[in-house]
Amino acid sequence: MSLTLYGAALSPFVRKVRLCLAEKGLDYQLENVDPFNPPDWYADLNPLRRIPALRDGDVTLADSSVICHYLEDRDPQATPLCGGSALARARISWLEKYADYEVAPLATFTVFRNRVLKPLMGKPCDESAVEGALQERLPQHFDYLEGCLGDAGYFVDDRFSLADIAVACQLVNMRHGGESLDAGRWPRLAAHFERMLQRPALQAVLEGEGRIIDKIRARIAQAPA
Ligand SMILES: N[C@@H](CCC(=O)N[C@@H](CS)C(=O)NCC(=O)O)C(=O)O
Repeated sequence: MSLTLYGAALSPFVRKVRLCLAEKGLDYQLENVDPFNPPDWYADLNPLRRIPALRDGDVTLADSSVICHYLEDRDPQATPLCGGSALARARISWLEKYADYEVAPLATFTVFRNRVLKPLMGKPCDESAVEGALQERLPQHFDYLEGCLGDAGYFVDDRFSLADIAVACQLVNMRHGGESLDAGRWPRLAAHFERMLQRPALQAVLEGEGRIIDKIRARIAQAPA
């Protein structure tokens, strides 16, 4: 059965699902839906009109977490990403939620939105909000994630999982916003992110995103001051 993912490439939540699909070796089509101006029919897929949503035959689902966990249960033979025990599943879900609800408001909805999306829409970047996120609010989350990693290469049971994907997806948006992790202060988290960047699935997705970001930067640079 063919899978269609609805959303836009630079969304961390769309990226999370794309990485799950790719890591599991599942083919899909990406149908572009602009989160700031979704078509009317999109409300049938997600009444909240947020991206992503997924169509699997007659079934439609919304929310990246719901979709990723559905993909895991739908095809148990494909690379497992949500843990092999009750405890691992719970810890992966926790870190996924942590990335989506604690890190995203800062890394994506503050840094990325202000540095990339607002200038693209002709709105001013609120640099004090960006600095507040970077200096005052994100460090406590990076401290926590650094501690969760400990000496392991991956967040849960030292095995690659949705937790690693979810955290990396937020750091990608921060990077699109022109910021990188301080590897001196958070060496394990920075090394983890570098490890994620080496994965072919993320490299493939970032190739396309890089082209979009370059075009956006060129448009911002040409816009009248
Ligand atoms: N918890 C949701 C969050 C989705 C979300 O906030 N998506 C953003 C794009 S990154 C969106 O659609 N924003 C448009 C809006 O909130 O109206 C998920 O994981 O799918």
